[in-house]
Amino acid sequence: LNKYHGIFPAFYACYEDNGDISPERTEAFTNYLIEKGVQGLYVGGSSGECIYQNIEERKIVLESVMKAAKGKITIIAHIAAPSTRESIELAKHAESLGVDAIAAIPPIYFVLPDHAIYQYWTDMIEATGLDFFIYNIPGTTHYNLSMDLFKKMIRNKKVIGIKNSSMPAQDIQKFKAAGGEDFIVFNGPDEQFVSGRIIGADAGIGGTYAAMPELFLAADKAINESNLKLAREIQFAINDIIFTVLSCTGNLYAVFKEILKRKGMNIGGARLPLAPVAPEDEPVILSLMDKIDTA
Ligand code: NAY
Repeated sequence: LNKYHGIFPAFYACYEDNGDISPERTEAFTNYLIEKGVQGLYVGGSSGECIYQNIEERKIVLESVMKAAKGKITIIAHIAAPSTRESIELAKHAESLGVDAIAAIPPIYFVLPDHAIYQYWTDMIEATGLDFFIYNIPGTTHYNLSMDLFKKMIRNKKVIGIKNSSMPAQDIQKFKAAGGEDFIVFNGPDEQFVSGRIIGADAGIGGTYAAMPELFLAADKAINESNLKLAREIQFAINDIIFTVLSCTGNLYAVFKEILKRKGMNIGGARLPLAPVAPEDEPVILSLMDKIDTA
């Protein structure tokens, strides 16, 4: 089995109570997830709130994760920053820490043409000797990876896989078919983890795994054992929780972090402009505590 299988929580940003990055909480949360049995971590992505952190803060996060995780589980560092220049700086820093691979979204804010995206990714790939994962997440970047650009990218042997967060599960089939058997595809949307795995995803990276790793590990196991009835039941339980969290006033990460805090794992809140937990979320949070523990 290669090192890119199983459950990779998209690692949450860990803050002090005053909102500063917390190296101690980052390390503690890494250890917590390792003890849960996850196969890897995806550090510094959307769930890591990379968009709201400066370059120095992002480096501290990765250093703290690596302190706890190096040599124990697989680490993929998301290193995309608004400019190519800062992305290269983060890529080199990630390499110096010994991560397994780097990953990047396409450029944000301006939706750039394919040739510019190709250059952006290629510049960061060429800056290190590390393997690279394309991160396709059209819901947030408003750019959906074209097959043309995908095929051009995978001519580079360092491009070993993709994390695909577009909603149609069939996109996973397309990337797997064009990439070949050894090309690694991570399922992105947690709501269709089981569908994604069945249609060809090798593994999953997700923003809700860190809050309920047991459920995703159990779903992954059920798929590996071809117990599709059980896998579907677990997916339904997961989706019930996700849909409930999405109905809150507080942002998804703020709500899951509040739940983690009440379970004894305090990693602070979410950074503004992500909405904090609101008083009206209280009954929902209480019901979720039960659901997550008994699901
Ligand atoms: C990352 O980079 O942190 C992720 O992999 C998170 C991907 C998530 N997408 C978004 C827009 O947050 O896991 C999903 C998402 O949280 C989940 O499907 C619930 O909607």
